[in-house]
Amino acid sequence: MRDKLYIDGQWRAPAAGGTVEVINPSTEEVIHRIAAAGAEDVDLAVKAARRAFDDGSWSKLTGTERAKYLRAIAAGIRERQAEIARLEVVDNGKPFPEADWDVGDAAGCFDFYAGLAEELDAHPEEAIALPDARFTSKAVKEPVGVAGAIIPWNYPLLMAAWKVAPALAAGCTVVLKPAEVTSLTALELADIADKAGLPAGVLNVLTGPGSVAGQAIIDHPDVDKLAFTGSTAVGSKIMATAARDIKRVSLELGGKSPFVVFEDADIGEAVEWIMFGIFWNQGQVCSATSRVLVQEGIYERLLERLVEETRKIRIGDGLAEGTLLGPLVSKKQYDCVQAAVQKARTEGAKVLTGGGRAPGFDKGYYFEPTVIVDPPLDGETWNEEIFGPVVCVRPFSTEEEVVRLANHSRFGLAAAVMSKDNARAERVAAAFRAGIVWINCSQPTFTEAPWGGYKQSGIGRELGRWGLENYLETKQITRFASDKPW
Ligand code: TXE
Repeated sequence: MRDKLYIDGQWRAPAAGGTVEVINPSTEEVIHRIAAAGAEDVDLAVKAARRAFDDGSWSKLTGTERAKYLRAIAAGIRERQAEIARLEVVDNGKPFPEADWDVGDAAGCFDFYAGLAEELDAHPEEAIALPDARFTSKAVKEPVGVAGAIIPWNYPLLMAAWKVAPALAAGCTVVLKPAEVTSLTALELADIADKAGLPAGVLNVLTGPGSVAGQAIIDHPDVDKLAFTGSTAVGSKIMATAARDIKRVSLELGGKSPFVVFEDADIGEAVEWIMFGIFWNQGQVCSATSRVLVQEGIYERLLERLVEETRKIRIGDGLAEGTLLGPLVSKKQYDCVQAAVQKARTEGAKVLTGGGRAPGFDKGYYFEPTVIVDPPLDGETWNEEIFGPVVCVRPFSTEEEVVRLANHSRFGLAAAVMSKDNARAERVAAAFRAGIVWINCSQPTFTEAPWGGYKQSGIGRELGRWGLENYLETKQITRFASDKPW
């Protein structure tokens, strides 16, 4: 199954027969080979999804009927939670407890959207008040059609769930392409959906390189909607391609999220949230707290504590007991992070701890947790996403200054503020130009709450009822209801 594509309810070899190596980032060993889908395979999958949508076998089911399948998928994930989490660890590198949490959350996402599918039945239409009594009007929601979902490697199964669950709940059919470096759990999802009895063609999973399989999905004229999480560069390309056919697009892209600490915050708590925000998942998190701004009065003390705690982090294989930081996902990502730290040095920033290969690891893409201070405000280090366990810290003096510094970014995904002064925290939260704002914490993510960015961090919102809207069209039906002539 792992070297096959899941198309139209069947496991098939790719038409051109290519494969991609799956490497365990902890050992650098090849552990599997996945299929490399080409344009021909994508075409088959899109045709299957089109048929399953157009014949109504999925799109015309009631929300309550679709919810049964979604709940069966959730149960299927939970039944194999530990096994799937282990697979995620050897594919992605993350520590097992994090993977286990992700997999449980993915199951929760299917359950949550099952509930929203049922709600679609409870509120099938909305009456519209018109100023002309001769007419009545209502708005109804309908599924968009065939959704192409392209996902990244940082939360492989969870990102699949964030797209597949709302799409299926809405009545769309799906062609899913996981990232080529972490495709294993998406294939398990296909297997679980198949065993849950999902009709053929409703979910198709194609593995392979983005430049071929991904590109063929975004190019395909029969795909109605594209949902993407990944780099801003590819997001921009997707939007440009989608413009040709006016495909619906939702994009969740990069970030360089500020974390603001005022003098009245508890230093110990602030350090814990900063570390959680930048070292969880090896810092490969779109909303990572990568730009930390600390008020002058506590700057030195906070830095000292941050460095001390950072040096205590236990690095190791994700399956080893007690590991808090695993390897980066791939050699490519390791080289990117190393190059970014090198750039920081040439820009004149100071590396207080970390900055290179984790000591004691000859194999694996292990990068030390790194604290950098005083990167120049206009440099790459302060402004571009590093996507690794690297935090940049700068001091600030006033509230007005820190709001300006925090918002000075082409990104606007997340932002956080810590202060015991509630009025000030609320003021700063309101002033942030970001789609996700945390007060006195960083990173907690709830399936119920909207997720997405301002500016170049993306378009649209995932999760919650906003996530369902991505996969729905709104139709007005207006009736001439008068016996008087028009
Ligand atoms: O991402 P890509 P990469 C950021 C992060 C990271 C950088 C590069 O800064 O360092 O992006 O990572 C598919 N048509 N994020 O190169 O290439 C690809 O196969 C269609 C932030 O791995 O954007 C994969 O499935 N699809 C981010 C997906 O796009 C294409 C998470 C993402 O890969 C394609 C990941 C094409 N032409 C990286 N080219 C976040 N927002 O969480 C690639 N893909």
